[in-house]
Amino acid sequence: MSGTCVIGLQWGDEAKGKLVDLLAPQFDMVVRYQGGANAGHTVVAGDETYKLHHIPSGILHKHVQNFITPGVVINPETMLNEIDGLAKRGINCADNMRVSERAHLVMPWHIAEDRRINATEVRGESIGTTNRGIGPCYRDKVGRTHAIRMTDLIQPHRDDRIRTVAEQKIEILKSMGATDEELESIAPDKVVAMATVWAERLKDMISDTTDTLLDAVEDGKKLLFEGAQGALLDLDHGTYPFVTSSNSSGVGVCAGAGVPPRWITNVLGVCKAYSTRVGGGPFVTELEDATGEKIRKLGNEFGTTTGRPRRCGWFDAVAVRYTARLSGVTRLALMMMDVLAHFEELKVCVAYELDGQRIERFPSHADELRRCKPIYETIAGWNQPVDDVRRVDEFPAGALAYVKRIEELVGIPVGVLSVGPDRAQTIFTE
Ligand code: 2SA
Ligand code: MG
Repeated sequence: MSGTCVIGLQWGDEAKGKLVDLLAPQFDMVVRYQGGANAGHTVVAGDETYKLHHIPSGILHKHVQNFITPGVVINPETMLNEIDGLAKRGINCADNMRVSERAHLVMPWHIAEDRRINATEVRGESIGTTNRGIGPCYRDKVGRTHAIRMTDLIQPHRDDRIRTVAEQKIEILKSMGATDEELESIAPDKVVAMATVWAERLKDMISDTTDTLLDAVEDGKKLLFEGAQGALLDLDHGTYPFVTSSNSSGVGVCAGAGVPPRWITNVLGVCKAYSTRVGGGPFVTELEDATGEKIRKLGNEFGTTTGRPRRCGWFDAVAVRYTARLSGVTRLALMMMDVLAHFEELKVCVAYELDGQRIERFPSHADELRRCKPIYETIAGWNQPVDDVRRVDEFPAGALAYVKRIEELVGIPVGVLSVGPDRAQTIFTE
């Protein structure tokens, strides 16, 4: 038994960070393998709340080694701020975190390009990215000619390489209508000076994480893979083009981490007891009414990274069945049960109606998905707080009936239930 993955099965923000922090003590290593500073993982430990974007959620446990692997895109400025913030609270990342030399860097021009992309509509809607430069950085990684990797920071050619790319990016951004301020932010001298500081401060953490992780699995070490975003935002398998630019479903773990499939044994699929989405794109069960507003308020559904209000709706079993199968989920974690504790009646989407036909598969085309209407099953609410529940048998019968119906519809047993942000508010069912 070596590899366990924690994967979001919706559009992100399923409280994966909380689970990773909770499970981490049982593992030797925690591994972030895709995404970048677009992620926002909130971990609550006693009176302290940590909002992590780059750093793996295992960082709060001293004996756990944390890894940021080749599939992650790193904004060094953001990462250093996060490292400094943790240092002020007594956590020294240099002790137990390593960053892959193969990981790509999110450079200031990627952020400027992301703003331009967001100003453009795709299929009549903006993608609504987090403006963290994620898409442009992954595009440059695939394109190869303008990419800068972590290893470039510690090579003798660093300044020349950065200067050359910065000059080319200025021309590209001019043609995209960039503002003077944006062009100023990527002035070659300025970026070279920043990279010198990054290299100095990060050099001791940069390493060949692939080699280390391969040694670790071969030695029988236990690894926990921490997904960012959710499977419906997966570049290849999500609601394209309203997706992020990495493989955020379970199928992305191996490529991003550099650890082959034979070492993955458990996959915990994390979902909220309802649905949320930030940014653009189809959302079949969205509630643009007082019920949606009530969920947003009760669940405090605002982005960790950008503060944006999240779109809210009922649980979509069609979508989650799809992403659970795609991710190879072995157990479900059903989060935010406390939020659903205040409703007379609840709805769960069991199928879609597409152009007059009932379908149970998840459509691949965004336009088709937009035309889908939810077919709901109504389930009685239990209408009783569950924040203080600590054991499965303490849940009201109505809450357990809701959980059972979700297990049936998704086809995977629930292994974890969450009733609040605190570590103690997590119930393991077995
Ligand atoms: P991007 O920036 O290129 O990855 O955006 C593309 C789409 O992916 C969505 N996305 C997210 N959705 C939910 N949570 C995310 N992380 C933050 C959080 C979000 C925040 O944990 O709260 O603070 O706003 C995340 N990251 C990317 C994004 O909304 C686009 O739909
Ligand atoms: Mg989040």
